[in-house]
Amino acid sequence: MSTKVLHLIGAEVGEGASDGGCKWGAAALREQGIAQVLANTGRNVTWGDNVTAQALQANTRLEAIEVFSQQLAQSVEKALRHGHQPLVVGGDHSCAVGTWSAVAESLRPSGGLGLIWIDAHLDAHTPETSDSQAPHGMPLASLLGHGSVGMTHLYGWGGKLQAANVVVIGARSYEAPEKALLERLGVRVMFMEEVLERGFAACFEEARTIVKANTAGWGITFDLDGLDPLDAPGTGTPVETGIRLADALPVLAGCSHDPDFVAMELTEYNPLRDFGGRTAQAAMQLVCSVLAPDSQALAMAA
Ligand SMILES: [Mn+2]
Repeated sequence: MSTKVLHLIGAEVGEGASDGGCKWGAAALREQGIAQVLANTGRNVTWGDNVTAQALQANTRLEAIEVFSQQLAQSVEKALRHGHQPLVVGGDHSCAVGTWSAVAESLRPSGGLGLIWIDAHLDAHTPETSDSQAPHGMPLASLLGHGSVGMTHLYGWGGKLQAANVVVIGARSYEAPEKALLERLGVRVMFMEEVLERGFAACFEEARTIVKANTAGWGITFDLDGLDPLDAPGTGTPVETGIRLADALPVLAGCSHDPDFVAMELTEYNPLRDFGGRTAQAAMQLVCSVLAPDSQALAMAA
C-alpha cells in the first residue's frame, strides 16, 4: 500500500465552464467529509491549500484560468516536493492544466507523464475551435501542447503530455475538431461504444498498460461526467449512457498500490445539481477505491 501522505487540494474553479456550479464542488465534498472517509481507510490524510479562481472583470475567462492554473500548479508541486500523493478535488475540468503540468514538471528529470482521462467529453478544444470558449473544454489539448500559451506553457515548456502516453475512456459527446486533433496526434480514445462492448475492466487494463509504458509515473483524472448520470447526476455536463459505478469500483481498486501511481484528480462535481447527494457518494467511493490501502474489500462492500 502507499504509505505516502495523501494530500488533498481543493481546486475551486467554475469559471472554466458555462455553468459555474462546479466551483463549489470541493467545498461541498470537504463539508461532506471526503478527508475523513479516506482517513477511515487507513491513509494519512491532510488538506493542503485550497486554490480559488478569481474572475477579474478586465480579464477573459481564459485569462482567469491561466492565472488559476499557475496557482494550482504551485500547490500540487509543493505537495509532490514533500513526497506526498496529491488528490486534487475540483472544480471544473480546467483544473487539469494546473494539476498535470505540475506532475509533469516534477517527473521531468526522470521521464514522461502517463495519464488516464475518464470523461464523457474529449476536452480537446483550442480557442480556435471552441464555440463556447469555455476553458473546461480545452485542458487535454492544452496538456498536449495545443492552445493558448498561458495554458500550454506553464513552467516555460509545452507538451506536458505526449500523445502516446494518454488514454481517454468513456467519451460520447464531442465535436469534430476535437476528435480530429486527437486523431491527428494519435491519442488512443476508448469511446463509450467500445467500453460497452469490451467492458470497463478490459478497457482500463489496456489503458493502464499504455500509460505506464515509457513513462516515469502515471495518474488518473476522473471527470465525474464519465459515469452514467444514473450513478452521478450532479455533474457539470451530464451525458446519458456512461460508465456504471459498480463496474468501475472494483477495477480502479488499488491503483495507488502501484509505486508509479503519482496523483489523482476528481473533477466536475456540481453540488447544486446533486439532489439527494448520490453524486457525492459516488465521488467518495471512487477516491476510496483508487487511493485506499484495502480498496478491494472496500469496493466489494460498496
Ligand atoms: Mn472533462
